[in-house]
Amino acid sequence: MCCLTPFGCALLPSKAIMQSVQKQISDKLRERFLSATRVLVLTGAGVSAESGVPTFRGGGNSAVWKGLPFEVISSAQMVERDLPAVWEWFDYRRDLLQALQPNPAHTEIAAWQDHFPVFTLVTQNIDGLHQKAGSRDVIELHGSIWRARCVGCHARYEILSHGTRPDECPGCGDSLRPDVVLFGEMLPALAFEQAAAAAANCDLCFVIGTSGIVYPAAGLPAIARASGALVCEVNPESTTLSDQCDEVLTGKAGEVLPIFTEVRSPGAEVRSQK
Ligand code: BJW
Repeated sequence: MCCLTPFGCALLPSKAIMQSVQKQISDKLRERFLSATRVLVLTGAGVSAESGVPTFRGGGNSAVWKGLPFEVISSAQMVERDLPAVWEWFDYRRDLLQALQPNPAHTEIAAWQDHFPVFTLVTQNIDGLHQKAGSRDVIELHGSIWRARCVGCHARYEILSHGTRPDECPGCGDSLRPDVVLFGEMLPALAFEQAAAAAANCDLCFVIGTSGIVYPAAGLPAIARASGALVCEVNPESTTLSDQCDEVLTGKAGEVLPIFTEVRSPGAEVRSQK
């Protein structure tokens, strides 16, 4: 059995919700959004919640797989102790993911890439939905559920949506494991270096749909703020990062972010439900 947090669906926001979110956007944020040249976006599980991907820690609960808390099944120790169980957990989630689509939050973030002169998208998510929405050069801090990695020679292999997954490395014959960063493992050094450099060099930073509990990703907004960036959180709930943010937009990412369509191109129709 899998007990995960409930998830919503990728509906367009209602007019009433859009109006209430619009009121939250301060003049300062609007001006910075219009003048910013170097923008960093950090996303977490919440950005995919409206696509139907369960978060890890939503609603006071924590994800559990066959009685094991996800901190246990998604850990370096578990790969050593029971790699088939780890694969079972990731195969199950990949099966669910292949039918899911990006939501309006992913779509708006993808549009920002062509709007700002320098744009960096850093995600903790392993689901590939940013790329599916059209985002390019996404920095994946915690790896990807769509790749396997050899425990011996470290070669990486793409896992196709409907393809089969080999258990052994076609190159050296050693075991393959999911190419994701589990608890107690190091993040890919280059990915984190690039993310930290972008944080230290941005003038606007959005922190979207993350509880801000897991480090070192959760340290990026502080790096951005220390460098003079305006930091804006988008989350329906208050988080451990909220106090470090200059602006907090309270709401679901798929409802809040489409408001920025109108900010970046005045007169553009912001799609909403009647
Ligand atoms: C919405 C929404 C909607 C809902 N719209 N929002 C410093 C202090 C203490 C500990 C450490 C530290 N530095 C490092 C550590 C250890 C550890 C750590 O951080 N532990 C903490 C739990 C305390 N970090 C690590 O182990 C990292 N490695 C490391 O630091 O290496 C060096 C080292 C090595 C050895 C020892 C010590 C250091 C690796 C971390 C890897 C994390 N991996 C996971 C699992 C990936 C694989 C898998 O998927 O199974 O990554 S854990 C899990 O948490 C996953 C996520 O990427 C990550 C972050 O979660 P996220 O995205 O924030 O999701 P949630 O569920 O927590 O929050 C969702 C949010 O969305 C909520 O706020 C909702 O309100 C919101 N939301 N609907 C917008 N519609």
